[in-house]
Amino acid sequence: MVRVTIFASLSVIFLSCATREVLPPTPFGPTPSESQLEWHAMEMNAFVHFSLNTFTGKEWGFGDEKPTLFDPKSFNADQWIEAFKNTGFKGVILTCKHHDGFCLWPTEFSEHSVKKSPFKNGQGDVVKDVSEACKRKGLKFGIYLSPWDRNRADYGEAGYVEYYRNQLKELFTSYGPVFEMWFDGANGGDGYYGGANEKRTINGATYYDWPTTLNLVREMEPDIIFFSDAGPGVRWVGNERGIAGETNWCTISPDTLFAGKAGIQELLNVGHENGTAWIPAEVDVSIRPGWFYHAHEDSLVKSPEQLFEIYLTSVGRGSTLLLNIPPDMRGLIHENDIRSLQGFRKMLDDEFRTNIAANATATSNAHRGDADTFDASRTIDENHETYWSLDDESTSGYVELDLEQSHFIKYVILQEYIKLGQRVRSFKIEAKVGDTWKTIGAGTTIGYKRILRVEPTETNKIRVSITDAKACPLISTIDLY
Ligand code: FUL
Repeated sequence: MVRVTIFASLSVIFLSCATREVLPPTPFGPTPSESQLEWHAMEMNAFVHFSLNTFTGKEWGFGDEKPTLFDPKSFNADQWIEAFKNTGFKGVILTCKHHDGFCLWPTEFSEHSVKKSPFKNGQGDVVKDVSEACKRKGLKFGIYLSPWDRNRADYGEAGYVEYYRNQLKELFTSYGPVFEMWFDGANGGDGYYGGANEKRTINGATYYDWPTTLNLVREMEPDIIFFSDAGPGVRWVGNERGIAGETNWCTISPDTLFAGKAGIQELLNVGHENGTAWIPAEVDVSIRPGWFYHAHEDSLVKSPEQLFEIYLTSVGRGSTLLLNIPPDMRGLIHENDIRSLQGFRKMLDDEFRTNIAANATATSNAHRGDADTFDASRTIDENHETYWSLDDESTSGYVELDLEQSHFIKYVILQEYIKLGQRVRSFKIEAKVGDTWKTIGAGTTIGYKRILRVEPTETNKIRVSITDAKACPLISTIDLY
C-alpha cells in the first residue's frame, strides 16, 4: 500500500517535470511597439534633400528664391530608387518642403511650389514620382516637411500652423502609405516671410501645438514613426557625423529632452539605461559635406570605406542609418555618389559573406529552466524569434561556439530579443588560442544589433559572455564573420 502511494506520487512529480512549461521572461522596462520593431529591422534608409537649394548652391534658402529656378531636366526618380535599393536601403525620406518653403508637390495651399517652375512645364510632382517609384521597387516612403518656413508671410501666427496641418493632410492622403515623418528641429530666425525680411522667433514648445498635429497624422497613418529631436517614435542621435554612442540605450525619458539643455546632445547620443520610454536613436548623416547637392562637393563624396565605418557606428551600435544622398541639378543621383554606394555595398557583401557561426555547435553555462526552447542553439538558428536566456535571477552567463575547424574571425554580431526590453549592460568576446581564452573584444549595450570589430583572430572556439545585465539576458543572434 505504502509502495503504491510512493510510486503514484513519484510519477506525478516525474510527469509534472516532463510537461512543465518553462515560461519566457516577462518584459523588462520599456519595450518597442510593432512599428518601432519594423523600423529597427529596416536598418538602413536613404534621406533625400532636393529643392531650390539644389539650384542656388545654398544649404538654407532664405525663402525669396524664385520657383522658376527649379528645373531638373533629366529628373528620374526610378534612377534614385534603383540606386538606393541596390545599396540595401529599405526606405526613403524626402524633403517635401525644406526651410525655404518651396514645395516639391503642387500643393493647393501655396503658389511657392513646382507648379510655378519649368519642371515638366509646371505639371510635375516630385513627391508623387518618388512615392510611386518607391512602391514599384518595394521601398517604404517617408516625409520630411519643415515646420520652419522662411517663405510664408504668416509664419509665427496661428494661420501658419493651420497651413502646415493642411499640407500634412494633403501629403498623407495623396502619397501614402508613409512609414516615417521627420520633424526637423531647426526653427525660427531670419527669413523672407512674404517680404517682411525680418527675424522671427517662435516658442518651439508651444507654437506648433505638436500633440494636435501628431494626433492628426496618427488618424491618417496609425503606425507612423515620428522622428524629432525628442521622438516620440525615434530620437535624433545628437550629431550629424554618423556616430551613435558606443553605449546606446533605446530608452530615454521624454521629460529630460528639451532643446538648449546642457548636455542634451550627449544624452541623445547614448540614451538612458533607466529611461521611461522606448525612443531609439536614428543616425542622420550626409554622403556629402552638405545636405543638398553642390557641384563643388563632387570630389568630397564619402568613400566606400567611410560609409562602411559609419555603418559600424550606426547600425553596428543598434541604431538605424539614415544616409542622405542628394540628387543633382539634372535630377539624378550623381555618378560619384553612385560609385561610392556601389563600393559600400561591395564592402558589406565582402565583409559579411559567410556566417561562420551557422555551422557551429553552441553550448552555454546554463539556460533558462533547462528548457530546450531557451538553449544556446537558439543564438545560431537564424530565427530572430528564438533566443538563449537564463533564469530570472541570473544576469550573467556565457555561450560557447565550437567551430570544429579553425577560422579567422573579424566581426561578431550580437542581437538582443528586444521585444522584451533592452537588458545587456556589458559583454565580452573571447577566442580559444592554444590552451587559453583570449579576450578579443568587449562592449557595453547590444540592443537591436551590435557589430563588434574584434581583434582579428584565428580560432576554433568563441565564447560570448554577458557580464552584466539589467535582467536576465535574451540573446537571439550570434553571428561570426
Ligand atoms: C537640420 C536642417 O537644418 C538641415 O538643413 C537638414 O535638413 C538636416 C537633416 O536637419 O536640422
